[in-house]
Amino acid sequence: MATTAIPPQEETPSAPTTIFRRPASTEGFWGWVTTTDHKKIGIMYGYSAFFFFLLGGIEALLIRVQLAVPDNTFLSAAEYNAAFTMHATIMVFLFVMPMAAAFFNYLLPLMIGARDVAFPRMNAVSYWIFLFGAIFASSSFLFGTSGAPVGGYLPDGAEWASRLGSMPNGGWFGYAPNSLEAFSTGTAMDYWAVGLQVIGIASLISSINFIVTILNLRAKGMKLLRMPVFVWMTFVVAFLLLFSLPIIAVALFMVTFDRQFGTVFFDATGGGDPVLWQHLFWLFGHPEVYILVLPSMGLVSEVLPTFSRKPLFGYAAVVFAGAAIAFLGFGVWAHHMYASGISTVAQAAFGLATMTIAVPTGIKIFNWMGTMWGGKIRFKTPMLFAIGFVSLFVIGGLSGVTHSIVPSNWQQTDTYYIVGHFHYVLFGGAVFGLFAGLYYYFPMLTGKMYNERLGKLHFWLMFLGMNLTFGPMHWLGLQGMPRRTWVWFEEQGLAFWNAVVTVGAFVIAASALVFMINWMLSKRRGVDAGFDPWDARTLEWMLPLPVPEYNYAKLPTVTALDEFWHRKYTEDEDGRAVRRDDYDEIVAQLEHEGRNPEEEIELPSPSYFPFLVGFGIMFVAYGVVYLSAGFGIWLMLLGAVIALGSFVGWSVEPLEEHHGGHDGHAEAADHEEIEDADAEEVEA
Ligand code: HEM
Ligand SMILES: [Cu+2]
Repeated sequence: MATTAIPPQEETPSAPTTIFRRPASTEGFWGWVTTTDHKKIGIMYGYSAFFFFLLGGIEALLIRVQLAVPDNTFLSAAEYNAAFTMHATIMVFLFVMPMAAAFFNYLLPLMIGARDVAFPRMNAVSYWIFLFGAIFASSSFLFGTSGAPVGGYLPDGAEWASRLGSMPNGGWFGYAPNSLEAFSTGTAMDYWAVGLQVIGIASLISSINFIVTILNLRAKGMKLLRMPVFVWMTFVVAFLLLFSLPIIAVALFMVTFDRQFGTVFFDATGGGDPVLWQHLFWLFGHPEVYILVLPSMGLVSEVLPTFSRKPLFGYAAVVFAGAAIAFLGFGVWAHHMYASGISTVAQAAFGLATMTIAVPTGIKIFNWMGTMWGGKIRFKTPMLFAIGFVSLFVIGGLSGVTHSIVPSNWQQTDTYYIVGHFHYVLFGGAVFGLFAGLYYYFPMLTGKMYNERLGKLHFWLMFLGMNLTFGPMHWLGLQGMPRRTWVWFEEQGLAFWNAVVTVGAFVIAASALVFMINWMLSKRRGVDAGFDPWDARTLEWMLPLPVPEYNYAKLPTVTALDEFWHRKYTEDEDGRAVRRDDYDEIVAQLEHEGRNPEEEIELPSPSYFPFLVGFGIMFVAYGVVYLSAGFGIWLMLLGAVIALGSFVGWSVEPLEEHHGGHDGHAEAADHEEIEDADAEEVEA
């Protein structure tokens, strides 16, 4: 791997230092296109994901306008099906997952005391494959085609027309046989299947990268049980991705083969089994919900202790509860299929397994409450979102438990009760957790403080909006309102709560606007964040802000969990945490050292090849969609030449490495050093 040597800094004639020079190519637009810096890659994930949040949000508003009144024709049936399918696909795969990847990328090396991830170019390629995969999937809006569903219901005079192009319209879990050619003619569902396949490759590559980084690049003394909870959740999510993505990859290949080559994996008329798709999809799909929420649980576990001014209550229990949730999450998939005809015994077994997950989840909830209990709580915006996360996730979790009970599930399945439930855990949970992280790390990212008043306005509007939107959905569902149905009728008596839900959705939209204004204004004109603005606990806050390109001027040595806290605080005779006498010197020294590297620093060099690999793979994807049209094979070949050619270029890219040979930073501590750096254990 090509690296760039950054000579030590030259400061004043007295101190022997060197000048920090950046190679020209890391600047400007091409600097972003060629970057292999985990922080820049994280930032690109973040802005891309937020763009898709807005897109998914607009689709949700379209859905809610259509359902605001009875017999509405604001959207046609075709448009409605496309809107909820892409709303969900975008929110899950193009917003929440990449926003979590933004935090993984930006924070992981900083939290473990490293200069970058284990494979920086692989990290860049996973971003570009994600982005080109997202562009490909979204381009179905322009290039997709789809015919009227066979046997679908259309009121008199209504026609199967769509102003929303022909985006995928088979629902976010694309059940067969509806997703097959017989019922979904045209290319729309090919875009869905191939798009998810490409995005899955990106997630798989980065999960391997993060596992290797966490196991190999931790700073001296950073034992596994000294890692911040967010690093643990990154680790757990990486394994969830590693084990669940191959399942959906196989299923997506099978559905693509059924659509493109006429195989019959899921086609009962040819001896295939449509229920097999459900098993495969949910074997991935249920672990997927933890892939969506565990990163937010990690972020909340960083925010709560900082703003309660107490260590996380039951650190180890929180960590292992996360791992237990992930493990148990692989054994409950058929709770989505109680009504699909599986046996009663299977239903009971999966019901029981599902209830067990409430135990580790409960442990986390109680530990978060234990952290706040007796704490000196500062109600800053990150803390409000973290508390919002805990309370809303509990509500979502409780309605989730009601689903695991087979008889009540039979009533609730495919109604708005379910839609209400998963939005409490996904929006109230995952999204609130992500916003807690965005506000908490805003100073680290920008070196500025956000506007606290606007932050609080955002929180209260979003909290109100989300409860107005997703709370009443439970009642609408119990009143029998089916999900995925583009129109409801006056005589169903659902007017009041549907109106409330739609108003709520627009309140959420207003809150997102407040967030964007705050972000843009504060990034430009916010007050300087200074050093350690939150008086935080973990390693990454020891860095000067915004974080320098090289992260640590000198790689740290870790002696305890909450290393930074232990450097600033000690215990008085009553066991209370008190500032060390030389607190100011410690902090000033850390900031000075952080800005003035004294030794040569190796950083991964920029490269064009990751971008080109992603670009090539996009053409292969278009090729697959148009294989049966006859010209796809040429697009596939073109894409393969670009992607494989780039891999060859990548493998012969000039090596300037002086150290150790593996991709990037050989100066990470080896395992012995990581394990035995117990210089001094300070319990505060
Ligand atoms: C921004 C606020 C949001 C609003 C107003 C909203 C609204 C809705 C509505 C009304 C539906 C039901 C459509 C139907 O079945 O008739 C829906 C479906 C769905 N939403 Fe959202 N949603 C929002 C955010 C999110 C987020 C953040 C996620 C995920 C992280 C998400 C994931 C889903 C999923 C998975 C479905 C199921 C789609 C299907 O049945 O295929 N939503 N949403
Ligand atoms: Cu599930």
